[in-house]
Amino acid sequence: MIEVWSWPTPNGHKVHIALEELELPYTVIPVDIGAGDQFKPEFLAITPNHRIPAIVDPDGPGGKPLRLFESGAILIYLSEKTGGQLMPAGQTARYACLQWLMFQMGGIGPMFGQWNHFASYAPEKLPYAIERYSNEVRRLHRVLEKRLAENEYLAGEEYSIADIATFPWVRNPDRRGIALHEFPGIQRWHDAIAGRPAVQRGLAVLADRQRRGPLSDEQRDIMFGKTQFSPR
Ligand SMILES: N[C@@H](CCC(=O)N[C@@H](CS)C(=O)NCC(=O)O)C(=O)O
Repeated sequence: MIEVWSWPTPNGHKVHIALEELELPYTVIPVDIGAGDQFKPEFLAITPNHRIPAIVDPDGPGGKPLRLFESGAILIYLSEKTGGQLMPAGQTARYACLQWLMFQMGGIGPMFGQWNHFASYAPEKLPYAIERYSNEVRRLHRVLEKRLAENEYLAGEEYSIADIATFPWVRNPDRRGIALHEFPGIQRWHDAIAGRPAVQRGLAVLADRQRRGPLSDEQRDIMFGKTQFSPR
């Protein structure tokens, strides 16, 4: 059975949702990133990047165990393991799927993450940083809107891993000061995906472990301080 080393964050949710959509059996190993589990030797043995999600598939390529980190790579792997499900078969749509997956991995994830850091976590509220990342968050929404105003899904006509990668980042838009009614294409797409039973099951994984309230000093050190940046 696939082991999913994870936590209920947008990058974790992508993998939980894909596994639910694909109906693959899996077991979740919680990695509490506020408590420093990401630095434990057993997790570092799977990913030197000490970030969730990561998987271990005992039945990987050639029947041998596979360890994999980076959520985009995991989504491609799960799709290929199941004979190309959640990836359009036609070449043009397949590249569109990969293009929007990379757009999420290289754009939406890191930029929304920086916005979150400077707007919510930074001890000083730096107007330049907050403005820069909030402009970028809005710009990325405009790019998504152009695509989704003209296409049912990011890859075109078919629901794919590109949607699964992007949806967890776009939900809860009010947290980023975004009103989805300004982006009717994104709103339509968001509501369609949010209504999928597999998506709801994926979002429920580890939901009881979701952090509520501000970070403690210890959590702050783990996430943004000495513990985070010690060489290992
Ligand atoms: N590019 C990575 C990003 C993973 C990532 O940033 N994960 C966060 C949670 S969403 C994490 O593990 N943070 C732990 C930490 O910052 O120490 C991916 O998509 O898998």
